[in-house]
Amino acid sequence: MALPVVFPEKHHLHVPDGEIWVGVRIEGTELPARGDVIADALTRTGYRLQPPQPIDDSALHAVHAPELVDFLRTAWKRWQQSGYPKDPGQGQVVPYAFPLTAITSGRQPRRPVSIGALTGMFAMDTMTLISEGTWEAARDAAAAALTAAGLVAGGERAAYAAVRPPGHHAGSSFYGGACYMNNAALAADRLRTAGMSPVAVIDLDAHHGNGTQEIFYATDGVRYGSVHIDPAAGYFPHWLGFADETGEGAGSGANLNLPLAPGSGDEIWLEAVRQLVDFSSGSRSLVVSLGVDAWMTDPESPLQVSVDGYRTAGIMLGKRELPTVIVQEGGYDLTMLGELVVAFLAGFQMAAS
Ligand code: SP5
Ligand code: ZN
Repeated sequence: MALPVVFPEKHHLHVPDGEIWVGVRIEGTELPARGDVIADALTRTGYRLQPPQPIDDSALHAVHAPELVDFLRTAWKRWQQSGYPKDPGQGQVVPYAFPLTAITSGRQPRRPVSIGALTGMFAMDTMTLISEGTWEAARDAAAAALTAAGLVAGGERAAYAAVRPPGHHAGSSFYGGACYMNNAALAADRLRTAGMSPVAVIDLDAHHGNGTQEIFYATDGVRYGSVHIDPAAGYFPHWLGFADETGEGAGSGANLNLPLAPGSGDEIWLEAVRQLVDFSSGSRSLVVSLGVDAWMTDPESPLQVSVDGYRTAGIMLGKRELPTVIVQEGGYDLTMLGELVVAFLAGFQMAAS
């Protein structure tokens, strides 16, 4: 099986100058080199990369509020026109105040005039900076995921969107966790509207995909299952990813979280993947949120999954023989990123062919 790979070259326009973590600027790990490393590894392995088909912003409204899309599209420019780049000397969009529901006694907060305050209405953290090219890159990543989903809706057995920035922390009306637009959710929605529901989104990223969960939490056409580092052990996204989040309303029972203790390795992780494969049974198509940050020495997660672990996960998901869109999420060890992705895809293709 020749696996189509969609690669958004504009990813390199997203160059956040570090991230603000606990109030301190640190280097950050969601770097442009990630995209290049993955593209190089794929090319060397013999995959052919194709560009995304352009999209209108309205395509993003399938899973995102127009207010969020408008904010992200205009935020950098509005920030430049504000005084912040000069005084206090911040050139990137970063929130400083957040309208917690408790502040307004649960009432909808009104829209502030200041772009600094407005940012707090959409950002879930301070780590996810918006620089000059962020929007163009995020939009191209979304377009790549939609293109891959379009290929699968059109009859391809599977397609891989080799994107950055990642997407699974971004929800219907918020961004964060290095994510802006939810690429995997857009792909799942595309499959659903193509008549391929129920769609199962299986999230292998080391972190819980709180955005994807939120988008489909009360929806019956898309179920969401994730294995990730236990938020109760102190990990991002901290407030979501617990086992008792099982969906609500029409989505009752259609959400499965499998949080793992720090240090969990292949045996425990693959048993969780097996449960996710079971959870996907009865669905007619699949979206894999392929984060490879569960890798042993990834700087963002204490899980201990090996290259073989990712290959085996690829085999397990490939065996489902469902139309499948694979979407890149995290993975931050630049020396291993390419190998991990290639191992998963090799396992997937071996089982699927
Ligand atoms: C898509 C994805 O994998 N997003 C990951 C976001 C998790 N970021 C948590 C960051 C916490 C601060 N990182 C400092 C690393 C010190 N080892
Ligand atoms: Zn992650």
